[in-house]
Amino acid sequence: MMKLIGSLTSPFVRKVLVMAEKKIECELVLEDVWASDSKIHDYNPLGKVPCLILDDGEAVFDSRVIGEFLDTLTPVGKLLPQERRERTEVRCWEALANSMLDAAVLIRLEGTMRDENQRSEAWVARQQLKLDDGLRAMSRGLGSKQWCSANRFTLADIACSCALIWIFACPDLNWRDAHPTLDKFYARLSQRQSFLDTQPS
Ligand SMILES: N[C@@H](CCC(=O)N[C@@H](CS)C(=O)NCC(=O)O)C(=O)O
Repeated sequence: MMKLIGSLTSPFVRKVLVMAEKKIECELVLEDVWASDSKIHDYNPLGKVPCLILDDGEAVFDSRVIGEFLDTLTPVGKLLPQERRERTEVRCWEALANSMLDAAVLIRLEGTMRDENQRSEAWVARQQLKLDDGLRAMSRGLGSKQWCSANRFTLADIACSCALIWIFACPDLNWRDAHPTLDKFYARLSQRQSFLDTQPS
């Protein structure tokens, strides 16, 4: 059986776990990538999760490639449209969500992993701008629609809601109040069984 190396707190891993909606059998192997004895480098040279280990031992990363692989494995619950323009639109939403998460994670790590005298306000402000602009773009793109793209539930909705859940949970940051459209969107999506099943404890 395939194995997914990951952690329950990673929003990138959650994207893949929510794809359980496709009813694919895969064993979750928990790994703390921040631990000094982490084995993640044996599988992924980037030292990051998620990393999918195929039946023949091949390692697949990152979450975007894993998503593509899993979606083409079975036609059940297709998450990526076939048509080129629609598919590109979904992928673009996913790129937006992933990069906003990267910016949010960098802001968070600046506060938690670096000593006060090592922190750079200019660097944090640069990431903050990506996040603010990204949230505005997401909010505008979603408008009053039910789904991000293609008029149905796709990988775009999974990527955006996993990102928003993580970003809005960051303490001391008031992103949530400024974006009621996004707040409602992710609150609705987080009621889906696949999201309830993958809540970090
Ligand atoms: N672009 C990657 C991002 C994955 C990522 O940043 N994962 C974090 C956990 S949330 C990680 O493993 N970080 C460890 C590190 O940066 O050394 C993806 O989409 O899978």
